[in-house]
Amino acid sequence: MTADAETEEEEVDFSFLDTAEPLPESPADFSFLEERVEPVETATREPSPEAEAVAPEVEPAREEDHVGIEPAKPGEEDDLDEDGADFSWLEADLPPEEEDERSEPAAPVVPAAPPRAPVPADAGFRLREKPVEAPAASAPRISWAERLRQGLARSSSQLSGSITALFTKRKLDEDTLQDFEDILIQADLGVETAMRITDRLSEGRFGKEIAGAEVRRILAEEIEKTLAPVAQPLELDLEKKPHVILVVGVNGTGKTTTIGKLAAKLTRGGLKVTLCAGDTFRAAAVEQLKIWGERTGSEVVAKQIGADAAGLAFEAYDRAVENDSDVLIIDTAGRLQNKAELMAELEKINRVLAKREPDAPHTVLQTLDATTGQNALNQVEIFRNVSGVNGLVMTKLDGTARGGILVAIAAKHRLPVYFVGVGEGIDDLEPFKAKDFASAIAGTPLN
Ligand SMILES: Nc1nc2c(ncn2[C@@H]2O[C@H](COP(=O)(O)OP(=O)(O)O)[C@@H](O)[C@H]2O)c(=O)[nH]1
Ligand SMILES: [Mg+2]
Repeated sequence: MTADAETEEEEVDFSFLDTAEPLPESPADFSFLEERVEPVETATREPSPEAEAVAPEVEPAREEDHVGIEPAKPGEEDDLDEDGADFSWLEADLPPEEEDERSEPAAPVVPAAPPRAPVPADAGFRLREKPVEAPAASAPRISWAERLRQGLARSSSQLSGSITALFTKRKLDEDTLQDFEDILIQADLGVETAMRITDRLSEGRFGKEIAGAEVRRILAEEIEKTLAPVAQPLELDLEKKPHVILVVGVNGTGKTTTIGKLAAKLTRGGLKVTLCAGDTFRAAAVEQLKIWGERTGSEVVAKQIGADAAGLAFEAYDRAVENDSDVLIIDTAGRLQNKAELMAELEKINRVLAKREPDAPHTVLQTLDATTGQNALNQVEIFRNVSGVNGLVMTKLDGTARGGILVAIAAKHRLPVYFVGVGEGIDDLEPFKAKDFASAIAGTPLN
């Protein structure tokens, strides 16, 4: 957290919702936390082989994009919050920005149904009612473990360097263990895990020299122990059809992209998917989801900008029942400007869905950006309380990731981690594997 982090009335520090500032000590680029807009016109409506391979282009953030859809009209100043952001759209439907599609209510995009195929064993999700025999696994294009390793290279080489410096020609004593614990905490692994690792290290080795490679091996083992219980496949209960997945998370953490990749996985597994463009804050977000809908052969339920997200989720549920979808995935807004509005919106979506199906949303998936470090821990705390998050996806592990925080999150929250994002493309969503992740962080060889 930043040194001047404000403390809200709650114990939890919400300040990350109000700021897009990078952590002062972090070399990572945090600009993705700002609102991004992709030009609506560039959206290609025809699925093409190229479109399969790349994610929608996103323009750099612009300052004016932070403050809602349109400048406040005269007489509407009361709707501005203290930061000047216009939230009046939450109260009333704004006039459509553009005449074309946005003037139509809930216009679904209906592409051809994809062919049904069995769910592969390595898909990262499975059907509870009828587990399907796995076909021969298709050869992975690029090893995700390699991409993960590259992404985590900076953290892991820092950690490795510290371990070598600390343990070379030195007998294990209290000071060494204390220094090692500090190193592990700096690597975002969390105090609990750091203590467990140092305890394990000291067992039977006190007063002896210990090689760096041995330290790394123990580190990898202990990280794996923490992560193994949370590395679970996403279980879909098709008794409750459609299985509703609500996707939440801070803006820019990869919600929409993850929804697209997940829809691709599910449709390839033979499931019918409907998408709901619940981020009604920006035209670009709706367009982005529609493109993923076309790529994956999934119907997209969308409305005009500024429409009530909960109302839209309600309609999308009915539509998914009507079109006999197995899964409904609902996108949401994750903007940073006003936590109260955002949280109220998420709560309302849950409330409204429960009117149709008491257990909906069955899965509340939170996306976490692997480059944000400690902030991610706070984000889980908050979204878990508000929207009942019961599963995680960590994105951007292909970048300069600070993945250690996932260990702290696993130790504290014990929420399943279903997938990790290792790129922007349609195939860049991988089932989370504790062993690969642990060895990438600890810098031990893959076997
Ligand atoms: N490198 C990389 N980029 C990602 C990944 N997931 C999402 N992104 C990019 O992160 C940006 C924000 O993603 P988006 O899905 O729009 O986030 P949202 O605001 O939470 O919906 C986009 O430029 C995505 O292409 C990932 O796993 N790896
Ligand atoms: Mg989005």
